[in-house]
Amino acid sequence: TLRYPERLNAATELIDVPVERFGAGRPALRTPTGETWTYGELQRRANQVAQVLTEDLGLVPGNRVLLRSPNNPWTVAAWLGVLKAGGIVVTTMAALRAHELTPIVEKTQPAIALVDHRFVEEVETVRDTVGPGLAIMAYGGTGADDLTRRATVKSGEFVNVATAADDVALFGPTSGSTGVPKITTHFHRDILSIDNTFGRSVLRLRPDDVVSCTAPFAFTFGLGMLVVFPLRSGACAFLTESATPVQLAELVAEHGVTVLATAPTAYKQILRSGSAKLLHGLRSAVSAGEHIPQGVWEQVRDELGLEIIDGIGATELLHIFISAAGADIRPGATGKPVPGYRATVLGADGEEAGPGVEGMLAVIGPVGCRYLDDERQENYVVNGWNVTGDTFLRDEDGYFFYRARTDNMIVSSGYNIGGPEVEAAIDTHPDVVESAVVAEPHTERGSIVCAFVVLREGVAGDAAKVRELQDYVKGQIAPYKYPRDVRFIDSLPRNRSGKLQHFVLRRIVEQ
Ligand code: 3SK
Repeated sequence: TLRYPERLNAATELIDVPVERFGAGRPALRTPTGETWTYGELQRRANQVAQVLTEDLGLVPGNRVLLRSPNNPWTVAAWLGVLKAGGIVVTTMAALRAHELTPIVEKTQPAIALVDHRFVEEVETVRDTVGPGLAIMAYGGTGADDLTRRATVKSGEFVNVATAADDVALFGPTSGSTGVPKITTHFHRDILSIDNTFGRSVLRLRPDDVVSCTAPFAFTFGLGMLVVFPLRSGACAFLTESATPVQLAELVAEHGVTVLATAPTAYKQILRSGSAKLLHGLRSAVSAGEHIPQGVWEQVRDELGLEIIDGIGATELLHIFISAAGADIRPGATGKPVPGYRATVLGADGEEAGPGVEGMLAVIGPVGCRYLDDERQENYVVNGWNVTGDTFLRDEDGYFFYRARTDNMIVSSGYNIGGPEVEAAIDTHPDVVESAVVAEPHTERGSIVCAFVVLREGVAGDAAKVRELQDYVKGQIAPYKYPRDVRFIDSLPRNRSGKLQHFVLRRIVEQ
């Protein structure tokens, strides 16, 4: 069991303690332009932000502060500064449009918004419609009232608010599978517990590591990988605002990145482009956000001698709760519950199922789901278990194997067909870039498998190609699983975190 003192401010543990422990001069943050912030500089700037928030903007503990920015050093300072001042951070992605920000602002009621100067306009639109009292302050720009300017004239001395370990520190919006955002709430102790579990037991960063991750801070995968884990380990985070997978591979080689965390799509694209050799300097690689197909995992192992650390996490639980590294990796399995978590598979009757039975993944750990004022809480937390919406199978040795999102199980003529298995089969066809499979309502069969397929440039998506793909799938997996409907599409719908949005495709087939 992890125990925390009654009074705990996560920012103290993330920057003030590391400055003492690893030294103020260690590099903490680096960017592709060569900008480097040391631990000491980050501490000073976070303190300065806390001063602006409390002295100039009147923030009092418990106020909510919306952040909107790509991943850059000032955003890390702002994130830590809000925590230092006892505020609650509402992390949002720079890419969100006004209509996507609106329900987040309505629900979280921020008093202040700290916004990268390039992304202010949409926040102003939202303020004018649903947040009349919202004080917006830009940063990173040249305006006289810019947060960065105001901050630099502050002393950089700040005594962190003595928050309780169970005070809310973070609101993490998640779009879930329906597109209607839910707001997860996380305590100061939750932020530390992701490091005390996944960080310490599986990831195991070293002070000389340089860590890169493509996920935005607003996706808690990115927040953990780029802020929480590196800072607590004395390592350096390499921050990229945007990079294609191939550019990412180039940056990894150029800047000596040693640990890369990204989604399976990026690994697939790096492999496809022939850039995998650029990843040779990595000592560790993490894949999360969605299930990594075994073929991709094996190709990375074969080409780079690197066994990717797969993991499943959830914004509701803040970070990864099933994973494995090193000798604990079993190819094809996501891993075992990270020490500190318990996981099980619930059968159709809601009871714990034994090994070899597919069912709903359920997890209990130091971080649990607490939606802000949302009736969907009762769907997620059932009898104390957090039910994540994924179908898994556990083997005799306690390894967990991903099957599908629970809502991506296709029941066709009584057969249970896992969408990802069909997708994996289609994706091995040489003319296919990627695919997504959903259940299409069907009068006789209940549902049929419908595949949305992105073909390589120049390949015609005609009736002959449909038949060819169907025959091909029948040759790869049990023939009853083949897609009875195949539709060609230019690109697959993904959310801002890069997760495939099957529900968008489902709406198309249900029309
Ligand atoms: O697996 C995920 O989607 C996830 C969500 C939140 C934090 C971390 C991860 C890996």
